[in-house]
Amino acid sequence: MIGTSIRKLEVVESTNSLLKAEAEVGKATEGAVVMADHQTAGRGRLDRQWEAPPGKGLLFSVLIYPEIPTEKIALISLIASLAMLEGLSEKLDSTGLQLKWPNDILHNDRKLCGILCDSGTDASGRQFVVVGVGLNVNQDQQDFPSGLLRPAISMKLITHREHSRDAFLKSALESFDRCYRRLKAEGVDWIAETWLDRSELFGKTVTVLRDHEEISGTVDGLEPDGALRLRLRGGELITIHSGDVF
Ligand code: BT5
Repeated sequence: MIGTSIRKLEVVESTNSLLKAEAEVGKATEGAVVMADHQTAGRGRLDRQWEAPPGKGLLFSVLIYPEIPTEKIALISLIASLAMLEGLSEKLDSTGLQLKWPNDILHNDRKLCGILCDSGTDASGRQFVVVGVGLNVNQDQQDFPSGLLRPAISMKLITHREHSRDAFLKSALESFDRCYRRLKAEGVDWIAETWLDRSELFGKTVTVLRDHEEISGTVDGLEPDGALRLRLRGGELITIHSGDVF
């Protein structure tokens, strides 16, 4: 289902923006993949930027029509990060790989991969999601800009050798396809629980940065829609829908 058509571009503003614009006018079909060597305006969440020097990162987007309730659309980020973790675990020793809520894969607390989901509706009113993945593959330390939200790392820095972006794209799309087929067959109920199990986040004390506010607490679980449940020091339970966990 995923990756039956893969388009490789040398340069684009953002693979997510391109595929979203195409999906809106019905110019792209489910499972379509766009990959680029370079993005001139790569995007993160909340109007942030995703930066990678030409040819060094794996930058791609996938179009899906998940047919799940709009209020559960955040689960798609969790599925995508599960799929990327599975793909990465096949290529790297999985020691040190961590899922970070809601959309990051870290290696020993350094950011290796970020995921950005953009949803929209096409001309016939069908809801779609463009899942965008930025994976640091062959960057050296000096390739990362200063002032990042958290320190970054690449597959090359972890393994001390270069990796083929094409080979990794193939295995990432295969694991994405497996997760997506499970979503289509079984619905969404397994996602939050599976993600929480793999993340080892349960019971950890974390600080969440939300709208310039720092909230510290212990992770109590995920809501069925993927939101993070945090127990504050005073015992109060709160639910966080968007933020950065440190
Ligand atoms: C993300 O946002 O991590 C989502 C990144 C998604 C990028 C892909 S690339 C293909 C597709 N097309 C797009 O236009 N986007 C997607 P967020 O959690 O908001 O993190 C963004 C923050 O990560 C930035 O503000 C920086 O601090 C940091 N950052 C930027 N580039 C990075 C890199 N290469 N490695 C690690 N951190 C980076």
